[in-house]
Amino acid sequence: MAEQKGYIYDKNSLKLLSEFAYPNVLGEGWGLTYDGKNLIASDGSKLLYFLDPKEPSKVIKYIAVAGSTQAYDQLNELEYHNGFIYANVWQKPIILKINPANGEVVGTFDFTEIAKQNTKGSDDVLNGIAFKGENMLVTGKNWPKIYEVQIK
Ligand SMILES: [Ca+2]
Repeated sequence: MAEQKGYIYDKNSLKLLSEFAYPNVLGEGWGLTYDGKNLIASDGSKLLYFLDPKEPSKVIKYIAVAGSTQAYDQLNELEYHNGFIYANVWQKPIILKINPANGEVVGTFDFTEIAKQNTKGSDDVLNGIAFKGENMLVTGKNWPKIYEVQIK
């Protein structure tokens, strides 16, 4: 049973500051990122939800993520960078580049090769995305490495 709770921590001390009720429309809490204005949350569906950080129990809007010829589902870890949302698809070695205005997938990054080298069990999926300057940092569950990827 999901508790439907969000937790707010101080980023320096990692002290728990407060809790809030997760919006009811979100099935589960999966990924979370911040675009400088809103929190953006995934719940394992094809939807991304925009929350007001001052009132995170309320959904401001949501977008459905899709490519021009392909549907996506089970959006997981999220990272916002330079005007786009990056998301991985659960149990797939790909990262999507998403236009936050309409949910359109404008690019995909295929990490099949590095996922293969790091996946021992079925849970060892790619699920970590961050940025260091303009380079993408990619890792996964139980992976011994973090990859720094130059994007062209
Ligand atoms: Ca991240």
